[in-house]
Amino acid sequence: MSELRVAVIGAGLMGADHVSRIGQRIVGAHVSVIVEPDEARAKAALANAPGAAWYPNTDDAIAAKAMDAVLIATPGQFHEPVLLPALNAGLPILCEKPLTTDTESSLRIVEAEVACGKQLIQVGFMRRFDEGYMALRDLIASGESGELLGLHCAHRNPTVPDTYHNDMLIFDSVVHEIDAVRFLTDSPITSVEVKHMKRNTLSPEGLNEPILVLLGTESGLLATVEMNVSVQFGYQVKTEAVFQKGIAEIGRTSGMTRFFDGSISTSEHMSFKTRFAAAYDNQIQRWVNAVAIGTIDGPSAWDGYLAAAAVDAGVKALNSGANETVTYAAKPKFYN
Ligand code: ISE
Repeated sequence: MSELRVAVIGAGLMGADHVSRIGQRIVGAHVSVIVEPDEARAKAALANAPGAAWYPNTDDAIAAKAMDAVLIATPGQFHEPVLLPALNAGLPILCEKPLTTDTESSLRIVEAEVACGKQLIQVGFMRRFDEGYMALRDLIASGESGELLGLHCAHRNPTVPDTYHNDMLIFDSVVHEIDAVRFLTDSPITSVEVKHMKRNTLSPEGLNEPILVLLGTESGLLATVEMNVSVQFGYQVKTEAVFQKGIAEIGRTSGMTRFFDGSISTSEHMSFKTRFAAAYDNQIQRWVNAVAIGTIDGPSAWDGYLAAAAVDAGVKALNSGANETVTYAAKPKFYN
């Protein structure tokens, strides 16, 4: 069977990482097109995608029909203008998280996909492909430790780029926990509240963080999320699950521990690119395999919409200080 020709849209940090991943580790696919308006970025990515064509915009790339599938890696606010033409062209899509940055546009995408009559979109919530998250989900479902009572999540970035603004704490960062909590518990998020910790004076101007986000689920449990994007020392994503009969923890660094010169130290990741490298590989390989048989294998556009609805409540909560209720549209039968 011939290899899947993938168009990678956006060759920034994540797009460039996916281009090398597909070139080096993914079986059954190659990058045939890179869409990137910035020539220097495009050239850097093309160096890892022999034979790929460069287009500065998506419409021309789609018109050239030089791809069988699309991987969208532009920032979230630019997803909709790529998703709609790709859907119209009937192309399978892996869309980096978030599906879009607000509920209305996510619903428009869901409606467009339903109109296509085929599930073409998989959303890049890569934590669902991380070994720790998968093991914790299995443990929760097994009931071995008794009922799950709550989750404590820590999501820490050393720093963030200049383009990062305050609402992104929720729609770009906490959106991972919003999806992961539903993935782990199989229960929708029904409320979001945000408390502010003491502001880190090392946070960029305009960011008021770290924050503590409280996610309530329909099943009645509470997840706390420390969202911290200026922690300086490293990239850390951990979850502790509190059960009736014990505790489970995932995400502790697996780096070497060194006992030296009167101190003990273990190295930590500095970026999501290494922390979740295996999860990204797993996610993209499973997507490529699924596309080959005309399906998806991971979170759907509907999952993307559910996350967007909770994000909307989260952004409101961030700015109001109140406990905000999440409301959802009725699920189209198409996604059952
Ligand atoms: C970034 O976009 C990601 O998706 C990372 O996983 C997350 O840690 C970071 O906060 C986001 O800005």
